[in-house]
Amino acid sequence: MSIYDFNKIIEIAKQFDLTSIITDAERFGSGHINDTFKLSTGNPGDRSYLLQRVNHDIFKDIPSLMNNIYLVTNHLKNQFKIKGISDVDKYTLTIIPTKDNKLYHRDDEGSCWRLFILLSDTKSYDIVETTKQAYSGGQAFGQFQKQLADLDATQLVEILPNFHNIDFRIKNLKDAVSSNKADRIGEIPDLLDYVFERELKMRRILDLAATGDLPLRITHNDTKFNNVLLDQNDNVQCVIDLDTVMPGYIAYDFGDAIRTIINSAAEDEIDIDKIVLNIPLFKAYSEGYLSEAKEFLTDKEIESLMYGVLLLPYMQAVRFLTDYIDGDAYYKVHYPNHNLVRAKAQFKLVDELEKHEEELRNILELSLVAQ
Ligand code: GN1
Ligand code: MG
Repeated sequence: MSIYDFNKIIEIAKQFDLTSIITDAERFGSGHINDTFKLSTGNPGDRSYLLQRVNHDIFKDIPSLMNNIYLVTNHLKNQFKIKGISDVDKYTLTIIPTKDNKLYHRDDEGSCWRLFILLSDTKSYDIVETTKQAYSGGQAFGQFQKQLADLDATQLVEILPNFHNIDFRIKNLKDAVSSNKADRIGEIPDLLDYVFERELKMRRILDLAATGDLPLRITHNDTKFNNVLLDQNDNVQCVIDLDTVMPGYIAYDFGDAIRTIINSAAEDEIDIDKIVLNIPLFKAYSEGYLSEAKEFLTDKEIESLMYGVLLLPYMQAVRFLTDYIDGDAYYKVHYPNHNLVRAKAQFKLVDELEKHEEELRNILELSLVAQ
């Protein structure tokens, strides 16, 4: 269990308000930020749980983060109840509190741990395979935004300020280049040129926002496709990873989902020739998303969706590149130049998206009238 001792995990599990006895723990999932474990009792019929150590180098205000998740999941559960759905825990995350009724446990070393019910019989995909999966993913995030539309956004703390603000991300990149902490900038002048050539174009969402044309809504902000759980028939079941739910522009959620759906290869593919667009999946996600979101989106928001599609892979590349230059301080890496490989893969995706921009815009327009 790498840096974690199995007994420590079992001890932490005991801090939570569970009637069953946890005997098994294993590493789980592919997230880049938190550490996740699956806990079970060893009895096949029993429920399993997800234990997570929240990365407090990145998330500085864990009480507010957990309170956000509590507010959001409660709101979603109420929305499902209004629809007449009784087993609401199947469709949202459920926090298991600690024995002293807190939303998380702080251990002796200052790490914070939280526990969720693990949703059994669900599937998540790092790479989307079928249009059915893509359509369901679109429905899931469209429904998620719709259901949160009447939650008072002022109750939520902005957990990572400027998270999707491209000006902030470019400034971080420039700062990283100036500090050159890990002595790595010799290798990347072409990539920096690529970023700066596109800087103005990638500000289009900020420009629309500055004129007051884009409403701030409660958005997910980490809409990687593997943050949707589908059921065994690939229908929507649950949106997960709620750490970054906060006010944002809907184009960011749309663009980040497309970033992971339209790419025929992995986010960190080394052979960039394998990175091509899977356009039928784009169409399917757009149709699923708009089937839910059409009723609340403004015309300007619809215009902004395509800007998000280009921006999110670009911004992700800027973030990976910044972390590479900084010496891999933020994302977990599995080999020395992993962040550079990730950045190059995302830049290749931007190339492909730019080549097909008109085609994708037309598909979006047709998806809108198809609803
Ligand atoms: C991080 O940890 P994970 O995989 O849920 C990151 C996202 C990135 C993503 C790239 C808080 O998400 O913003 O899009 O990696 N989360 C944070 O794979 O920075
Ligand atoms: Mg995440």
